[in-house]
Amino acid sequence: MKVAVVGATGLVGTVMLKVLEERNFPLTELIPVASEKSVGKEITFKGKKFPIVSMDTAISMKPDIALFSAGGNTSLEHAPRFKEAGATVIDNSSAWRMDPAIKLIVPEVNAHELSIDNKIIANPNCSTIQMVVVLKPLHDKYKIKRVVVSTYQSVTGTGVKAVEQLMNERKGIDGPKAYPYEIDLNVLPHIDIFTDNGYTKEEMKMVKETNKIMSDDSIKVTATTVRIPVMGGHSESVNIEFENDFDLAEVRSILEKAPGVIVVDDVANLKYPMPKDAHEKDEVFVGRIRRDESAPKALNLWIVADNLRKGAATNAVQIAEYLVQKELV
Ligand code: 11C
Repeated sequence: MKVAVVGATGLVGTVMLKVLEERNFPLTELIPVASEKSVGKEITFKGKKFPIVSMDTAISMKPDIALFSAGGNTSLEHAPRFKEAGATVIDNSSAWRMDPAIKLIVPEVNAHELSIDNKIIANPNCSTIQMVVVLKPLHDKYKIKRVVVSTYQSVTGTGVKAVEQLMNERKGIDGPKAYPYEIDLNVLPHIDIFTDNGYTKEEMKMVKETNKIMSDDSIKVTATTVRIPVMGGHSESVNIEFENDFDLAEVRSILEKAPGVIVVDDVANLKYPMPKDAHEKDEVFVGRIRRDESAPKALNLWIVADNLRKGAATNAVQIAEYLVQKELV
């Protein structure tokens, strides 16, 4: 497999390279792609050096798979060019996600939807990915009617500039701002831009992407997405109302067996998921599993995952692994 990583020097691109290496992806040639100012520099992968190339050079090298994490506009412009050159594109931006002709994939949930004809495949938003990995096995068993989610999202979701803003503020240094307000010692109920209905785009992504990935528009979702001064992962408080009643021990057992999920739920010993522990892990961590005592057939959960890993790079690499395994590339 010839694999191009488009946006190889960005936060997600760097993690994509790490994940490809760690998971020993069957790769014969790596094609790192970045903006003109990085072309000619080298990146090291499995002890070997690879030159960073331009978009045009990468296309002329005819990769089998292109992992894109370079923003929506770059993806809209260049993903079809890679496709024309014979590549299957797995795109981490929001550009293609809601296009009815494009599959939006979380392998644990809906990899089976993929076929040889899917040449541009969308990777969902990080906060959606970690939620649906947990929702899916519960939906299969009890049928979800409604989800109320509030997120606590890492600054790494915004990018390098936000990480720098947090670190500068912590050191008392002035510098470029990624947010309209201070982020250190603060909480911003605002992720991405506001839309006409008073929600943010991030909140609406959680609604629409969940319905698409779960192939079920009957699931009602409402979200409040919040940025907190944390690195390492996104956390989510999730309230789920089911059609059918459940047994708490059975919920725990379903989640313990669910692919990609690790249950950390032992409050007697103060064990619950935290971004510090999820950092650099590929799994989704779930804890604080308890009945919502204010409503029948309702459950409360706390879900944490590394947003750059399962929320972005790992999910994209897992899609690529599935394509290779099923000979779809
Ligand atoms: C954040 N979820 O934490 C965003 C980052 O649609 O892929 C990813 C945005 C996206 O700010």
